[in-house]
Amino acid sequence: MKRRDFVRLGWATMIATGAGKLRPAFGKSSGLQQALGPAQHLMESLEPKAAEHATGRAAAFTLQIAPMMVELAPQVVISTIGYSNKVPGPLLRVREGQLVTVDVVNNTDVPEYVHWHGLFVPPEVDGVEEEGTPPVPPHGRRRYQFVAKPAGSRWYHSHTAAMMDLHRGTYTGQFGFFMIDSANEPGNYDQEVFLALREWEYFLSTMDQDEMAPDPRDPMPEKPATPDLRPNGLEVSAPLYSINDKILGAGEPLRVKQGQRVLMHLLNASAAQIHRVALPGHKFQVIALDGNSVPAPQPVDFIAIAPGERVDAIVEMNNPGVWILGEIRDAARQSGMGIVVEYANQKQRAQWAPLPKSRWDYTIFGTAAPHPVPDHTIDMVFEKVPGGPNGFNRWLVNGKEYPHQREFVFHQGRRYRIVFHNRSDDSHPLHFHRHLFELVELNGKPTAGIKKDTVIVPAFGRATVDLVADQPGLTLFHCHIQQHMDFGFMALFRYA
Ligand SMILES: [Cu+2]
Repeated sequence: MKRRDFVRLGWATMIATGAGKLRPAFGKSSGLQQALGPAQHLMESLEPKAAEHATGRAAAFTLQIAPMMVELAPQVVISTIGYSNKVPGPLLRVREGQLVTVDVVNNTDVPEYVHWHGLFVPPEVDGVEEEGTPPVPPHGRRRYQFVAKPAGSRWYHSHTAAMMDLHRGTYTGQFGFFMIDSANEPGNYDQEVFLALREWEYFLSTMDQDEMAPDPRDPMPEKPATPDLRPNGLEVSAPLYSINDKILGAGEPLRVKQGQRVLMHLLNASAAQIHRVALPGHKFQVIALDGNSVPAPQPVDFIAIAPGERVDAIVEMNNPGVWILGEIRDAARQSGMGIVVEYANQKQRAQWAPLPKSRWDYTIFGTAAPHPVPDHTIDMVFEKVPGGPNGFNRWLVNGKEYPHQREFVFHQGRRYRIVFHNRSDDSHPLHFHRHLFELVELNGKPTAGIKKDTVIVPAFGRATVDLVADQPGLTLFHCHIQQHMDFGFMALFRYA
């Protein structure tokens, strides 16, 4: 272990145990915070300024990519690259069908790409080098222009390869919410909040942080008969966690009143980790996955959400007190991934409580409806080539690292059944650009009507999705874990 990593781990441990000087940062306002005045960090990062509002037929925004500081907590300030000096970046909110113009100014020394995740946009503006989008040049600017569709919780983020540089791409603060409002949104809620899950100060380690440990109860249909005993390579870890730009307890609480229905837009903007969040004493009524309404909304005790995914859920505030909405893993929550939920006239210390045993299962939000017969079936097999303790793992799609030649071809208008075979011991959030797909089965459990753009395929698991090829042009497919994507876990689909 390098000395620098040792120092950082020591720091992480100090925060995780709540020991040392940082202790006062948790649960009460510090002198610095008071000096900053009424800290409205949560709301500030959520409410667009008047100039950023979409009005009339067109919506125009400007994003500045530049180095910035983020005060995660008093005395915990990190440097990163962000959009318009905010983390998350400005909320971009438009109506479905609006023409959107985003002028991106790049005040850094490297080319950048801004990707509009979950939108049906052409490859030239999707913000992906592999699809042929031109970069935003260093110290230059580029205009992205597209029609906003489909309606729902979308987001935008850097799509730059990072490789061994943990200060590029999704390792940075370059991410933000992009809401496309539908004309017939019922709006059956009293308050709306945007919560982005993040880690900071990424480092490389062979230590397993356990965040993606396989669930032993999973059926693991893709588990090989003989285990791979080669030593694992370096993985990306992090000592600091936050929701939006604040460590648990360092920002303003989420203030609620008894009887309120709070619509929570959850986004996992992490480069590396799947997270599970809960609000003890409350249930999340999941209404949309990746911004798309689910056919069978259900109440759940916790939400699992992978890098790239969004979950929209309504929480009925019916248990007065002061609670922690946070990561289920104690280490992640104590390192900052949480936010205090405070009912009116309640001032006690925020509480956390262990959860009743339950598991996350996408299929419960779907129906048993039959799927149309597909025109073609595509099998995609994912394998890890362990890099050993000093190297990086590499990833194979059908036996090859990216790039492939002409293996993946769509014909416009046809329906593809795509079977993801995960022959590795990690869970992977698999993402298709510019398209939605429908879940067909997960580890043998059928479902229908759930439309997503990113799906977690569990360790040694299998998922089947149906995709109608209706967005001509190059289409990138990849694991949304930055390191996996950078080291081979990508494929480019072409339209014939
Ligand atoms: Cu992956």
